[in-house]
Amino acid sequence: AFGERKAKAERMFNLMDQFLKNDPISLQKDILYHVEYTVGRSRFSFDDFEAYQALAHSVRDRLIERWHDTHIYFKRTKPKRLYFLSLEFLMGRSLSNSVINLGIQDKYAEALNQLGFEFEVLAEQEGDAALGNGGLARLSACQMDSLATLDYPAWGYGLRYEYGLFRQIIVDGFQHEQPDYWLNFGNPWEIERIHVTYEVKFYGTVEEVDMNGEKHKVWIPGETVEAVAYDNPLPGYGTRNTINLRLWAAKSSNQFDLEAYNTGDYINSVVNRQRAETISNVLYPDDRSHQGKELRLKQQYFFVSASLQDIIRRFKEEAHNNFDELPEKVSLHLNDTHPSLSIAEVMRVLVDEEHLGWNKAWAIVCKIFSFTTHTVVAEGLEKIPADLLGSLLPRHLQILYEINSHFMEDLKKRIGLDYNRLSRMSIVEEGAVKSIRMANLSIVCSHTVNGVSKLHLDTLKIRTFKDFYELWPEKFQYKTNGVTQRRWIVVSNPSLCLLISKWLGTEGWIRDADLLIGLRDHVDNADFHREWKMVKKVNKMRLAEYIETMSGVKVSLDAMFDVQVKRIHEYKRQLLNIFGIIHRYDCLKNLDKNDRRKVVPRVCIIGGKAAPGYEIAKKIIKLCHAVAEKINNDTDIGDLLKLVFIPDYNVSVAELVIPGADLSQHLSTAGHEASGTGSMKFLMNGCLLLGTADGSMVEIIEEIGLDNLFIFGANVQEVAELREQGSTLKVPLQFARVLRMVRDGYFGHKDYFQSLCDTVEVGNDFYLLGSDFGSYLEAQAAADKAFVEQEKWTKMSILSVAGSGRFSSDRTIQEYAESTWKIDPCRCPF
Ligand code: GPV
Repeated sequence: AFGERKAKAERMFNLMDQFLKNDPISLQKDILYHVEYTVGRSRFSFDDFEAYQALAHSVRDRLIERWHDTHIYFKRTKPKRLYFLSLEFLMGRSLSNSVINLGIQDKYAEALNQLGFEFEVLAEQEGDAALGNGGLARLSACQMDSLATLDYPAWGYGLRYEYGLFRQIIVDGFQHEQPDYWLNFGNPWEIERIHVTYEVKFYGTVEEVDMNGEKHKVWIPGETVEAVAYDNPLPGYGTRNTINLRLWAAKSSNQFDLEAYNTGDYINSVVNRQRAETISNVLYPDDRSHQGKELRLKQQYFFVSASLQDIIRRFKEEAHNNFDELPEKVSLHLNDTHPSLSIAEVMRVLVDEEHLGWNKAWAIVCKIFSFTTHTVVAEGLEKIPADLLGSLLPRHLQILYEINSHFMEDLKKRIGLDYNRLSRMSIVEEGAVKSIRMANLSIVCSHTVNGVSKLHLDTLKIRTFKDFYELWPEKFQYKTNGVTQRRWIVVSNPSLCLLISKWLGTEGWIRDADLLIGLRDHVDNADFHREWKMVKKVNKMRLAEYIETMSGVKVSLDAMFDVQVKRIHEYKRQLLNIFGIIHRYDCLKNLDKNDRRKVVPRVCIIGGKAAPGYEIAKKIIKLCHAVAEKINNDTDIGDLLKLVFIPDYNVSVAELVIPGADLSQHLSTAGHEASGTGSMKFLMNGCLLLGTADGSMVEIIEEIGLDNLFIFGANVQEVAELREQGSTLKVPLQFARVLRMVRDGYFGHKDYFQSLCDTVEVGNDFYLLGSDFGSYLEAQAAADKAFVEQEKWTKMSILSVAGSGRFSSDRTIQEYAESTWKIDPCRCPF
């Protein structure tokens, strides 16, 4: 029998061997196969988009193969697994990233060339997967890439929004939002799992029933929706490991139907079906403020319930229902508070369904959750009105109250009857609207609470979570954010990638970013400088072309490309940037011909989306356009100053903009940016940073030295002192003058801009634009000066990349794995 099995296995391997070879001829065959049979076009006649689709499907095949191998290996070895729970993943495009991580980029390029296509051109056909808002969501994507590359047995869980983040279009300088129909042309990167479905329940009542003489709470739900899994394989670099990002979509369930059909109203019941499917329809576009919306809460629970059913099913299969083993097998990570209903859900499953008893369940829960917070200010923390939660999830509300009453009892024993402190720390906020504080819940129930930079943790300790820190100092840690060099150098900046590998003599830095430090050895080499400048030039050309197509503005490659791209927020102070530009314009106008010759020409580039309901942010966008119109049409100024707004900033636009920047701006008022990750992407691309000592910038300064960037503005302590001064605060004359110009209608739209101006008027200027303006201008002047000394600038640029190794998400993930999640690599051997 053994011989027979062996022969069979060999036959199968021989057969397998015929598939998925990676030589150019095999790749061509596969691509043409998919043109004909998947896309359904003749292999003799197809366009670029169809070629992209076929290409993507051939890559997908290779991903699926590795995905299978990885998961069979995980199943066999049963390591402790990390489940990364996040409501947002900003993946961007997948094609280039996948073939690079699979290590077959060159083979594909060759294969396509012979077919008469160019890889880069086809890659442009792909739309972005924008299932998230900003930094938090892109961080999840970078971290998934690192988890795969470092061979960790991890799963990502999220929602498959039918509409991702809105598309930003600009009409007359105003932002308009359009839906992002990203799935309209199909999505080759996902695998629909029609058989992996779970029922998710909502509403209803809780009843107490007797079971074998014990009283048990039973939730009788009122509505059932089905969750269907869509798997997105994510390949690691330099490994066969390919992990899974499982996204849930809502489908109406049969149960839902039965009830409706029985009422006899066939048409309406079919129409009602659709209602259920709206749960996963659309991503909420407000970054950092989701308050009290039922649909949002439904999304959160839908996601939590489906993910946990999946996780617990897998655990039971492997651990034979022994829940004592849960903490050794499962680590659940809460990416911000958005998935924190998981805590109540795990308690409900363990207590109501598995009948473990409250204390035992609680002991388990306290060992499996970890939590990362991405915010600084307490006002930004998520709260859910108790009424809303109670009607949608009646049993969960009871559980949350019970968790809180146990916590309050314990707390009284530890701190006594300090009622103010007790009420601050309570998970339940009593007040006009009784609500559940999701951050307090997450802190109480997690074994580790992580900040995203050193400064962020310091702020959490002394301000936001002071009470909790004093109670459990050992719970609080920080893991400075990082970004993946695979996406942010290898994919987005191929010429820099080649140059780095050439001078380091290795591609090892793609897996080990610390090796970048080796660039310091060549920092004075003239040949290296020359090649370095060439690379920047090539990237600036690419960006200049893009700017011209998008906005019609022709920009000079000799100018300094000065970029600020990120979500529009008052605290990020895009307004400070615009005021700086107005000031620069004003100065230029007052210079004579001779002096103008000494001025460093600038192309100022701003991009970012405003939340649709955020009026002030939208006014900032309009002001940017109004100022741009004035400056760009002033022939007297010409190439000395240009201002362009790049519409619809997203991951793929970032891949183009960041490598082309000379200088990038990170202007948040100190103490407001938890970390900031854009700065790290610019750093890796050899752009110099100009910014405040906020978030992770403090650690960037430590790493590359104050001499190599331009830091300005009040630090965290000074910000506190300045705010005390209120209306007696000193503001430079230049600031008052710029403000006056806007108020007086120098850029038109006089009435419209008044309320924007009010936000920075003395006494009202919460983000301290006025008091930081002077030192901001000085930092800008220092940047101008450095740019003229080409050699010095190039050196600073090289040292920026050389010092960026610490800001790889590989480092972040390794820290999490070792000290928070306690998971080990599990590398698929075949
Ligand atoms: I809270 N962040 C975000 O993008 N959206 C949010 O809703 C919240 C935070 C960001 C922070 O603002 C950044 O400082 C940080 O770098 C990023 O999360 C990742 O941690």
